[in-house]
Amino acid sequence: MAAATSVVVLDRGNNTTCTINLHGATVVSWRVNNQEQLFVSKQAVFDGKRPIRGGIPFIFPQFGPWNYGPQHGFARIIRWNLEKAPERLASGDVEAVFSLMDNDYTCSLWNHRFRITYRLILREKELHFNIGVYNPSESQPLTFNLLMHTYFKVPDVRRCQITGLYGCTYVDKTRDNTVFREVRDVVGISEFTDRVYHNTPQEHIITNVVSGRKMRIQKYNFPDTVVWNPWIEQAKELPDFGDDEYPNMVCVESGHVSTPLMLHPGTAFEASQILQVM
Ligand code: TA6
Repeated sequence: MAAATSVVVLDRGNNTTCTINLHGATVVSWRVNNQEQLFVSKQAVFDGKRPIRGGIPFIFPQFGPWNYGPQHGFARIIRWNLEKAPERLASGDVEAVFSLMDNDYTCSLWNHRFRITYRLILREKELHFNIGVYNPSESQPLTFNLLMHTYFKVPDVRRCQITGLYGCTYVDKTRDNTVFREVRDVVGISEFTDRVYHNTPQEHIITNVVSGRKMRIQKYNFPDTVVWNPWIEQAKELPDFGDDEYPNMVCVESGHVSTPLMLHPGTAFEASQILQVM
């Protein structure tokens, strides 16, 4: 029997909605005037156990392989709380707040207390993310990664260009984790791509997303940007990803992953991201 998974819908009117699955607080849909902006694989699994393949998985406390538990940590594969149900603000925007704290399962993997609040605000053509991580311990520091693993829906990834990476160093996970420096003003995707760019600017633009529009990413306190497309061979390796789906997605991920974050006892860390359809 699959775990009961519930979804929360933010509806701003004008066919502008955002749907969140409490499994991992995964944003599984963001529609702007009825145009879906996010990619979710046709083969995504919603069993309340495995991560959802697509949308915006919440990566915490680990990005990448982890000695203590599943790759990309546990936050995206456990049920979050709906802290504040969707509420329409005076501005007409719709807000909801999700939360996660340590429990027996998380402590069995990673023996640290933590509190996460995750506020989403749906504006006319923007989706705002405000994340707070709090270390309630009086004595132990909290050391973690944090990343929004956003899958953007695109008509053809080969026509997308990503700005804001020029001059940044990146770890190329397709080339034995060798470190390179980006020399291109705009980055295209024409092969298996898996890069962790360090200390990137606050803004990226992705061209040729849905309806040929541009997607603007603004990030605060997320110093790194991950760019990923599995391409042909890797796509075949993913059981919850169609072999023919790689042209229709690109992951451009705001994160703090190249070095771990370290929170002193009793302190909080805040990061935010704004996605805007231009
Ligand atoms: O964000 C890029 C990445 O770290 C890739 O290395 C690839 O593993 C991708 O995440 C998907 O990981 P997942 O565990 O969701 O299959």
